[in-house]
Amino acid sequence: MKLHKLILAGTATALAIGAGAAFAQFQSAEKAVDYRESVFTVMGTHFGRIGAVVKGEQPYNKDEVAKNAAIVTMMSTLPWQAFGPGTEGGKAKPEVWSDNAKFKAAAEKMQLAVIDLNKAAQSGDLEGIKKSFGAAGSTCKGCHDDFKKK
Ligand code: ASC
Repeated sequence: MKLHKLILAGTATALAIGAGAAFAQFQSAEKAVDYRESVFTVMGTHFGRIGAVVKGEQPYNKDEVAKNAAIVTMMSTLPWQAFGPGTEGGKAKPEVWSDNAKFKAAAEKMQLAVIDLNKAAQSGDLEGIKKSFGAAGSTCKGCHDDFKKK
């Protein structure tokens, strides 16, 4: 098994174990905001690297895209715990908290789309990568339109 696959498998187990209340604690709202913005920055960086391949700006390298997709998938699980009560602020619109069920649904939609992208990336299916990248990008944009300040 490739190293990044082992890491991803191990991470899923660790996250399942660690997803209790203590895991979601931040020392301050500011730290929660920093955390979620950092996660989105890293996720966007690696998603963008796949985007460069999809747009033909970079050559397709299966292992590179697979690694980037594995990182995006793992990162996609992280920001949500940092949107807890009392962490309003940063680039988040108040609707994250006032319409929280809709926000959670949008977050889940993104995570599922990213899993599809990761499946295509791990199997080296470039056409599948292109399709699922577009679908995943739409879930990013959809959530930004509703829940992220301009
Ligand atoms: C990216 C990135 C996003 C999404 C979004 C898609 O590469 O950083 O937030 O794609 O722009 O519309």
